[in-house]
Order: sequence, then structure tokens, then C-alpha cells
Amino acid sequence: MAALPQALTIAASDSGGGAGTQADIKSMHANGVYALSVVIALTAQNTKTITKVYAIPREIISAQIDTLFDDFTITATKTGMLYSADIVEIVSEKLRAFKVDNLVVDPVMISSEGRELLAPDAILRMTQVLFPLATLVTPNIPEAEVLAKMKITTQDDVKEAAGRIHKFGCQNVLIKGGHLELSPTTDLLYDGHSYTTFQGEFIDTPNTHGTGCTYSAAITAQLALGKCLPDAVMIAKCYITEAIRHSLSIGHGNGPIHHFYRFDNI
Ligand code: PXL
Repeated sequence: MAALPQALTIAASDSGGGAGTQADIKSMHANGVYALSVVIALTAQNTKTITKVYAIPREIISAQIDTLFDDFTITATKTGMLYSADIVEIVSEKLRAFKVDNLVVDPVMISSEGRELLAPDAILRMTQVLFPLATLVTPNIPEAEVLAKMKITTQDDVKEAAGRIHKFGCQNVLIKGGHLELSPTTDLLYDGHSYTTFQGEFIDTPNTHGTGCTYSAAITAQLALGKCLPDAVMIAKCYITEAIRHSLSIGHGNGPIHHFYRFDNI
């Protein structure tokens, strides 16, 4: 009788398969856990663009969460694109009621193509009701700038922003350096007391669709496996680096990274 630890992603479907729910499921399984998924919206999407977003009705979102927690032993959860203040509310209410442990909040705001994935009024609600439940919040630089209400250009700015975001009540903040010209491969973890930096390797490719989703899902999977947070981040960063190194030139825009590069026998 085999069993796997179970992790949950609460996010939106990417019909193009590279980001969102699809990326999370692949990333979690590639990191050795069984992935459960609550879909909060559908995006009509390819590697070039998002043409339509459809929000799932709140009673269906609630039913998905209730039904999963009624059966599975969920040892880590991540949230991705949550789209509206209403969805932020219902998801936070449920996660609080089920006393989730190991919650990773990826505060997804805009797609790499510039599409709004979180309504402006939902950002404030997210900081108020979801961040206080979070073990970890994982903004990229543009998201950290919005959350911390400041421009970020240097590593000192990154530290200042992490401190400001930590004040919303989350336990830890990981600011991903990807958009920072000076140090795109350095991520900074802040636990309220000390800073830990994670250095990666720069890989020059346009095929990075879904990188943020995949990274936070990998961290969630490692937490579900019982790793401490710094180890979970380190392992997830190695995984994402390899997935980018093996990224796929498919579609006509920014292609996806390769979640299952380990099984690639080419
Ligand atoms: O990468 C952020 C993201 C998250 N979730 C969905 C997305 C995207 C970016 O395009 O489409 C569904």
C-alpha cells in the first residue's frame, strides 16, 4: 500500500498548461507529493496572451475546498491567482476554518503579458485576511513594489520591502529577484529577524512562462514533505533552475518551462 503526502493548490487554470493550476500540479508531483487542486477561475490562454477570464461561482469554490478537506490529509497549501476580492474572502475564510498549516501565498497580480490577474481592491483584502494566515508570501519585484508601496532597485530596497510586507502578519517573506536588473538570480527570505539569500544561475531564455507558479508550488511540496522553510526554498530553487534550463520552445510566445525534465530522455 503506497501513500504520498498531499498538497493543495488554490489557483486558476491556464489552458496553455504552463502556469496556474496546471503548473502547480506538475511541479508538486515532480517534487514528490500528490497534488489536489481547487480552481477559482478559468483563463483562455496560450503562450502569447490571455483572451478571457471566467471566475468560478463562490459556492463551487467553497464546495471544492470543503470536499477536499473532508477526505484528504493536506499538509501544505498554496494560493496563486485569486482574481477578485470576493474570491480572496471565501478562500481565506475556508483556510482559516480548516486551520491550514504550511500555507504559501503567491500574490499573483499581473501576467507577464501585462494582464490584470487580481483586482486592485482584492490586493488590500489579500494583505488583510490572507497574509496573516501565511507561512510564506512569495512576491516578485513588481508585486513587492505594490505591496510595500515603494520602488525597488537595490538589495537594500529588497530588504526594506520584505520588512514592510512582513508587517502584514505573514511569518516569512520571499522576494524573488527575477525582475531586478542588478541581481536577477538572488532571492531574499526574511523571517522577521534575519535575512537569507538564495543564489541561482542566470539562464538566458524567453521560455519562462509559469516560473513563479512552479516555484511556489515546489516550495509548498517540499513543506508537505516535512522540509524546513530554508531547505524547501533551496530545493525548489534548484528545481526551478533546471526546469528553466530545459524549457520548451512550444507555442509562438514565451514557452513553458519543463516540469518533468527529469523524465526527459532526449
Ligand atoms: O504567473 C502567474 C499566473 C498565475 N495563474 C495563471 C496565470 C498566470 C500568468 O499568466 O495565467 C492562471
